[in-house]
Order: sequence, then structure tokens, then C-alpha cells
Amino acid sequence: MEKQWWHTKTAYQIYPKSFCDTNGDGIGDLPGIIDKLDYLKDLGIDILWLSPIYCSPLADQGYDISDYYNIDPRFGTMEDMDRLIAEAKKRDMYILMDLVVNHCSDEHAWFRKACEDPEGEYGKYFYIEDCPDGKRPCNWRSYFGGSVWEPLPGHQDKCYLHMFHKKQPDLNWENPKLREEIYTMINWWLDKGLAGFRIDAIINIKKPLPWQDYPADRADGLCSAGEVLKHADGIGAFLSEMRDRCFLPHGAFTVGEVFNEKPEELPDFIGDHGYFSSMFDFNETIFGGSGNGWYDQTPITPNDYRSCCFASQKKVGDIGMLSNIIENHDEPRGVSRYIPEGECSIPAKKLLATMNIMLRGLPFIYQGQEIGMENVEFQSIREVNDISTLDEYQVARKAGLTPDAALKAVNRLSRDNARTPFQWDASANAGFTDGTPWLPVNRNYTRINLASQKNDPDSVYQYYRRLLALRKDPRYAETVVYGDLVPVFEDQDRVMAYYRTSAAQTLLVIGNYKTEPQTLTLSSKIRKVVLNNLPQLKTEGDTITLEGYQAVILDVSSDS
Ligand code: TEU
Ligand code: CA
Repeated sequence: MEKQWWHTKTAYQIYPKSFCDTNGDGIGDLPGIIDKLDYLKDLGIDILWLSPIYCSPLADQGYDISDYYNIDPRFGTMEDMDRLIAEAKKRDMYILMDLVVNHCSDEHAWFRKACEDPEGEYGKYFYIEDCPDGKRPCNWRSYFGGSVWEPLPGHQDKCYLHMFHKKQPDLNWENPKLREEIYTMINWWLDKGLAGFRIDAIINIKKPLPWQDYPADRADGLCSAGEVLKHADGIGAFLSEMRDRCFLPHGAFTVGEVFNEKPEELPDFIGDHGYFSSMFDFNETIFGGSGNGWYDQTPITPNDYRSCCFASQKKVGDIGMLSNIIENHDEPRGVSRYIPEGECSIPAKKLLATMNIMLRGLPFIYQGQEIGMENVEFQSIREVNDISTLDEYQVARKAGLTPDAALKAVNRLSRDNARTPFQWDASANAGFTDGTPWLPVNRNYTRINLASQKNDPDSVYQYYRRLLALRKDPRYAETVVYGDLVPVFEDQDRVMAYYRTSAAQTLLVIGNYKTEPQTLTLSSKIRKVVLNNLPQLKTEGDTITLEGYQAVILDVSSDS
């Protein structure tokens, strides 16, 4: 694998709406992000991915774009955006925007023109079909529930496709004119100085045509979008065209949100000349999923988490670099998901950080992860904002769960868990806003906030700073960034351990994922304890005893 400038970097996802509000309207904004650049630099962050801030009705929190060339006034102005890019550059930081081009908003001018003249030029930017008597072209289910077909406004005998929300009409990538519009927009942003993009739902842009039903997987007679994706071939033509027309000429960094990729396609996706620079590892997030819905998802155990991480590492090997996460804006908080209920201690949060950040690949920290933010606890479905969660609540209720059981089931996986405001301090609204936050702050903000951790050497925040620094420490960087990953102690219950090996060095990363101590026999001498989430490490001869949720990084390089 060829070395790239971004391999040594660390990335951070900002969900702008919940990051920092500077004008008291309860919505995070660009000036708030600029104010926090030094905080992020000090944390050890190089690359910033901003979830969408383009003009949008926010039906799907900005993933429904009504103008690709303008910043939504709720987040700020284009001058603010230019200032953010410039201020980041001054700090050797890089800005990624979210590229959402599987669909746009139904309030985009293109869709409005399509509704005026479905047979005209803009009608061909979308998938518009004749739907006499409401008959739908196929039985696909939207990610947000219900049919993917919606009556075209003003044309009851026609319908349009939306894989996501009905306010997110899919763009027709089979239309070269539409693709040209997209490439022009991408290059316009790259010419403004963006370092690249996170690429949203991009695997959805290729539909299996002509329209056809697939076996229904629920009583509603529909089939999942995931099932549809299995039948779509030829996406490479679009992705390679986008790479060659946009990303390559700008040397852009791109990370794909790719689900359901075909294993044999991996080199095409993230190899040296792949469509993208990297793609997220979602193996852990999709574990235990059920076609019946979130209520039926099997919780992931520590041993499952270990297996998922190692399977992804094995699958990718030296083909390219994965982007590793424990959470993002679509997922529950990682510490609430990957640490068993009742065991979510500070050492456990640090252990999870160690296990994930030390994997081979680019770490993507999600805002608030660095201070150990946890899931919210909904008291009522009325507290829920997320359209996906609201849909899954109805799915659970239709499956027979009581209101309380359905709420508890969707709370575990709700996207709102990651969308509550960043908890800066213990003041009103956790210092996020002087106004009323668009989504209530997690009630635990007086216990979990940055201010209480900033100057505490034993805090989760300070541990993240030490952990991230290893990627830039000349003593360890080559091994941490490029070292092979070799699992070890895989048969030891609730121990996650792996070597990171380079020509000159071997590091051993070990986590005791139990509350009780575990003793392990090492096959190599400990040269140095590089990092420890507890003050001490018990060793005796070639054994070590890890306390409950103790994680260590050991230099076990041989003398030769
Ligand atoms: O998500 C794409 C997606 O398919 C999964 O994340 C998931 O199925 C979806 O979030 C429903 O739970 C991307 C964005 O990350 C997400 O926030 C948007 O809602 C979606 O695309 C549509 O743009
Ligand atoms: Ca604001």
C-alpha cells in the first residue's frame, strides 16, 4: 500500500447543530466551530468532518439538501465557511464536508422543476414513474419505513423514488447530465479549499433496474433497502468517474459511508487507486441487526466486538486503510453500546478507546466521545426527534411491544443518543447555548462535561490526548500507523488483545473486558509500559494481571 499524507492523521466528526452555539438560537453554528479549533488541535485532531451545513429544511437534519452551493443561515454564512477553512489551514487542520448526492431535498429547485414538468429535463434528474391507481413499480422499503414510492406533487398518476425520507428524492445517477451537475458542485467546493469529503450513503446511487420486487421480509409486503443493494451491480462506473473527474485532480481525501460492499470489490473501493481514500468499518455497528427492526437487534458482547474488529482488520489487511469509529451521528454512544450495561466505568471508557484507536486505520472520533458522553434515557417518545427512531418505535409497537418496551428498545439504538448537545461544562445547557437547545441536553451533563475533565490527568479526555499522541510520537508512529495487526488471546473470554508489529518494533495492546482481574502469560518480555489506563500494572515473571477493565499498551520488541 502506498503511503498517503492522511495516514498519520486523526479525524473528528462534528455534528454542527449540536456542537457549539454562539448566537443563542439553540443551534450550533460555524463561528462555534471556529472558536473550538484550538481545543480540537490540542486534543490531537488534524481532519474535521462536518455533517451537512448546506441549505436544508432539516427533514433529515441536513441530509436533505435544497441548495448545494450555500450555507444554511441557521449554521452561518459562506464567509463563515471560508473563514473556517482558512483558520483550519493556519493550524495544519483539514476540513471535510459531507457529500450527500444519492438524493437531494424535495425543496431543491431541481425537484420543484421536475414537479412542474415531469417529462422535462429536470424530471430526468429523478426516478419518476407512472403509478396509475397508486400501483408502485416495486416493493422496496425506505430506510425510514414505508414504500420508497411517493405520489409526485401535482401528478397523482405519477410517483417518485426516495430510498430515505419522502422529502429526500433520489437523484438519477443513470442520467449523465445529473452526474455532470454533481461533479461541477464537488469541484466548486474542492476549489474553495476543502480537503475532501465524507461521502454519504454512496452505495445507494446504483439501483438494480428495471424495477422489480424482491421477497418481502415483513408483513407490510416490502423488502429492505439492504436486500435491494445485493442486486445492484456496476456502481464502479459512477464511482470511478467521480474519482477521476473530481477527487484525483484535487488530491482530495475521501471516506465512503459504504454498507453492504461486495468483499471482492474492496481493492476497487479503498485500494491504492480506489474510488475512495478510505471507508468506515461498520462491522461492529451492523452486528446483531435484524430485518424485523431495531427492537429485534441482538446486543453486541465484548467477545462479539473483538471478533468484528478482527474480522474487518483481516478483510482489509494491507489493501488500504479503514476509518475506525465507535460511534457517529447515526449510532448510539459507543460506551453505552460496546460496554455491557452496568459496567460503564471510566476505566472501561478508556479501555474501549484503546482497543479502537490502536486498530490499524484512521481513527474518527465523534464529538463528545473524547469526554465519554453516554446515551440519553428517553422518558417518553415525545422526547424523540429522530425520524429513524420514530419509525422504528412504530415498527416495535406493530410487532406487539408495549409503549414502554418499544421506547426502551429504540432508545438503545436511537440516533438522538449522539445528537444531544456537546457537554462543555456544568453551566446551564452544558455551556452549549445561552438559548434553548434544539434538542435537550443529556441530563447527565453535570457529571460528564469537558470542564470537569480538562485539568484532570485521570480523565477520559486526558487519556484520549495521550492515546492520540502516540500516532505522532516518533518512537511509536510507524508501528501505530502502519504496523500489522496480529490478534492474540482470542480464546480468552473477554480479553481483547493484539500485536501491532513493524520491522523495528512490536507493541502489544491488551484489554481486560471484565470487571474481575485476569492473569495472562506473555510470550515476550515487556520492554516498556507505553500506556496504562490504571496507575499500576501487576507483573510476575512472564505473567501480567490486569485489573477489571484495565487496558495497557506494552512495548514487547525483541532485543534483536
Ligand atoms: O446514512 C445512511 C444509512 O443508510 C445508515 O446510516 C442508516 O441506514 C440510516 O442512518 C437509518 O438509520 C446516511 C447518513 O449518515 C444519515 O444520517 C442519513 O439519514 C442518511 O444517509 C440519508 O442521507
Ligand atoms: Ca447558533
